[in-house]
Amino acid sequence: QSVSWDDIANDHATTGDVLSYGLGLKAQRHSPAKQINTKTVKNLVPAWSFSFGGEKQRGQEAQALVHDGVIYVTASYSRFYALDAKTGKQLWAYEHRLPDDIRPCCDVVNRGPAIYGNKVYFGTLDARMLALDKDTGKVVWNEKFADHKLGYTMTGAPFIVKDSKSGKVLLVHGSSGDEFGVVGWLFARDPDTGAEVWARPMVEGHRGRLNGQDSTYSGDPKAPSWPRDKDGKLVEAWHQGGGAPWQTATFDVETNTVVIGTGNPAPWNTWKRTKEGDDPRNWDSLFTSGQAYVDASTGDLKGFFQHTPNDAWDFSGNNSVLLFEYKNQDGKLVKASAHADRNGFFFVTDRERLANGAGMAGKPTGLIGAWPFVEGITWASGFDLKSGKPIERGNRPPMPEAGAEKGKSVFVSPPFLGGTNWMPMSYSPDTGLFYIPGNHWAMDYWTENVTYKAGSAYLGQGFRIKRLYDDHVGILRAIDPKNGKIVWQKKEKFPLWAGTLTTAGGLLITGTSDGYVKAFDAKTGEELWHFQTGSGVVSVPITWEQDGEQYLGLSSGYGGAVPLWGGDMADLTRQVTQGGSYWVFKLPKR
Ligand code: PQQ
Repeated sequence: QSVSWDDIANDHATTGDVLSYGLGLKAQRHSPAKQINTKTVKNLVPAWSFSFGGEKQRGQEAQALVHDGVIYVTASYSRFYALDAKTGKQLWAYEHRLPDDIRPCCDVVNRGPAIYGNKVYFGTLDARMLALDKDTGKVVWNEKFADHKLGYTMTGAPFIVKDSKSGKVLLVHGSSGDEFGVVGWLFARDPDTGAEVWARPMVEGHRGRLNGQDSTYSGDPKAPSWPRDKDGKLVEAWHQGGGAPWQTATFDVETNTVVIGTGNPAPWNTWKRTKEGDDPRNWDSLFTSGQAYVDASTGDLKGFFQHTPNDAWDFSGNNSVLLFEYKNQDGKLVKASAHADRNGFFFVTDRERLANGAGMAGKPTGLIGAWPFVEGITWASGFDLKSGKPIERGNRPPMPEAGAEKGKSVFVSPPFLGGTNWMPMSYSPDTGLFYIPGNHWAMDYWTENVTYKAGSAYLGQGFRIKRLYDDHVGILRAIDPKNGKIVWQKKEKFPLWAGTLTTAGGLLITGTSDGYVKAFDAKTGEELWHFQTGSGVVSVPITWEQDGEQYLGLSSGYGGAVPLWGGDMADLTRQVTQGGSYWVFKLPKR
């Protein structure tokens, strides 16, 4: 059976399938299924496990999809599998042939597919978007969207939206590559042919495309948030400015808006993006490290909120911008977005205002609230709700002194790997709480000189990740979006690098880097069940129902950025063995 737009639009409400990254257009990662619940979860047992096989292991970060009794799951090294959801039997496999010169910054990961019609879609590490026949795994179309030799790559899951003006269904995807100095682009394609409909660059003053023609600029064509050199020309950094939207969008049907987090500015070095002798706070490096609101019809940038203006710490802003509604103190229904940023703050913004210009030049901010969700934040003490700007604490690493290679080192927390990172949080409409997979850690951080060289790392910073506390790194937290209150928390010895899932059965489900999948009571945080999967879990759990039984599924296989860049934490997780498998659990038949 082919997948229709209505099937996707109802994904959050149906239990028989999982058709979108985020289990719904709002990405709340909440399932209405409740057979597995706070009472029964203790009986959960494995139904089957499937090995991705081969010598290709590394990080398995995908969220799978389920349709018509078939699991669609991607794996490391741009691999894709279709499995019988009941038995784990392989139906087809697609292994993309990768060139030797791909440049993923943070492991050879893939976060999952999209599905629509008779096709499944996924991005590859050589900067392509592919459509495969969902029944055979045969390639239907294959679009190279950028030059992988420059650092462009693709790790994020694509997303299906429907432009309410034209009635056209669109496949929306981003790009990775900020660490190599690329301009990040968001693309919308015809899902049948792969043809580009629109494309939006995330650096101010760069110009978008619509139906093959130049379209609007992102913000002001003069790019006043980026400095100019002595000759009045925009600085080197602007040409390579980053902002890559490397994770997955959400879609606000009512305002016809694609909502997407944008990546860090390039290079990381704040002084390369600040006018000589001036205060970095005067140079925001728009539209990086924030949340962007893009018109689904035209690809025009309609609104923006920046989590970290002139980001000096590679905080980025990519991870999920989740859509939800709540009643405020005056009893008024607020249509909001929520985002837990790598910079340590949990943001609630007004998505209606943001879809209508908030945060663009001269317009008021879309910010409603900003609260720390981790301890020990060094770079800012909070946010000014009127201006939407952080109250900085003088934590930018200083420039190298004249003649020196490196600047003085400063202590920063969270470090660039973030108070959280790509792993998506979830929301439970039953508890009204968000569940954030967080980490407590820090870094020593210093500035280095840097000049752009195509295809080379473009950072201008050195770092060493360190511990913040002796007894834990991971910190799973339940937070109230009305007041930022932490309702419960669970400490983990290792960094948390898996997404979370909530269910109508009152559960919060996630995985840990030392290999467990765990279920908690979403209200109290009490741990109710765990199972050891044999490698670290850095993926995103899903749940679905088939023939009257509820299943829970997730990938196991340790990797991602921590073992590569995590300093002391990379050393800590060296004891975790590699793997690569999909695990499915269910309740025993009575
Ligand atoms: N990817 C991971 C991971 O999968 O564990 C962690 C990170 C990425 C980061 O911490 C990044 O900063 C990051 N940045 C980009 C980028 O700016 O283009 C891409 C990616 C990626 O595609 O995985 C990561």
